[in-house]
Amino acid sequence: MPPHEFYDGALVPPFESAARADIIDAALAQAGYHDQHAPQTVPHAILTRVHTPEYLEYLQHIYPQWCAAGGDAAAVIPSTLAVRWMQRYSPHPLATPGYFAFDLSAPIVEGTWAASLDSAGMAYSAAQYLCDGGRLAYARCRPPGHHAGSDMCGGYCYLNNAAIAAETLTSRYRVAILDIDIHHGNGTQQIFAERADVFFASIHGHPHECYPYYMGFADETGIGAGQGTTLNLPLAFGCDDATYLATVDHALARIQHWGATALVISAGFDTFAGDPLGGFRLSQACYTQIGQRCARLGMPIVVIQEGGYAVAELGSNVVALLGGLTASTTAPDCVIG
Ligand code: SP5
Ligand code: ZN
Repeated sequence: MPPHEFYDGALVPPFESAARADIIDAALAQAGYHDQHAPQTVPHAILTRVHTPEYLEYLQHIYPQWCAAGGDAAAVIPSTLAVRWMQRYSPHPLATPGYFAFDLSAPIVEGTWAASLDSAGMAYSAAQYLCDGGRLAYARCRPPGHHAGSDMCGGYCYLNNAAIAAETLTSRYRVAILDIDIHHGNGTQQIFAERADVFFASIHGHPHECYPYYMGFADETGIGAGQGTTLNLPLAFGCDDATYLATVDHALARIQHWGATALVISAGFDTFAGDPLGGFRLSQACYTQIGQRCARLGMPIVVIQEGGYAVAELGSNVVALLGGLTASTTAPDCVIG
């Protein structure tokens, strides 16, 4: 675990902590989800369809190189970012971190690569379960993934787990992603922006007031061949269950109209009332209703864990969503992680 996080100028303990995974595991066990599978290794061919080889090499090898170059051993955190008009690549181990990141919230420590691969493996295994005919799988991913782009980390994300699940599912399905984390899934949008074969829909806090600020506006609808396969539905802070559920209905109608045959849910729970990184006011019951609406599409679904920092309620919120997803199906449930 990195020592701290930069939080609007302050140094604070990291919000994305191991306690999040522990409380989810405990809640799943208590709710009786015992069909658990260990994650498989993500094939390299899938990783490189989502991320660039240079970025993957960087993530895997930077930590000791950074330390050897004089970087603080506590964590790889860039002090300088390559931005709009200075984007030249530098091979220096103190410079590459600012080339492969868009913020300071994805510190790299010794175990980051292994943890990220493990997390991605959960997403891959959950998707494989659907490719083998399964109807519903939940991947308890940590670290999260939806902010990671093809060649950048940020926002606690290194490998894009939802993109890896979606890419895996394309072997058998026409895939749509619904991102319900309060933060726009900027990385997932970037990865699929130019592709016509994967639909990306995101419901999130409006960029004018919500991280990651510079992307996720409604006029971003896809690029080139991917025109029309990106759907951004930004909402104002203070959003309640009723407004949110109406927006879910809209997103699902578009996904259905596009002809999706499988759904990836990027499931963040930082929309919950009182989340320290949020601004929406969703109740726990709302997650069940979101699940019920998604289940009504009648297609196989993989749920990828993203954010959610109201830790005490995180486990029960996950169980609430899964309860809604299983309410109208008799299919077996499966948990990876
Ligand atoms: C996966 C995920 O949920 N990543 C989120 C990273 C958010 N980091 C930036 C936080 C900006 C903090 N400002 C929020 C003030 C709220 N009162
Ligand atoms: Zn989030």
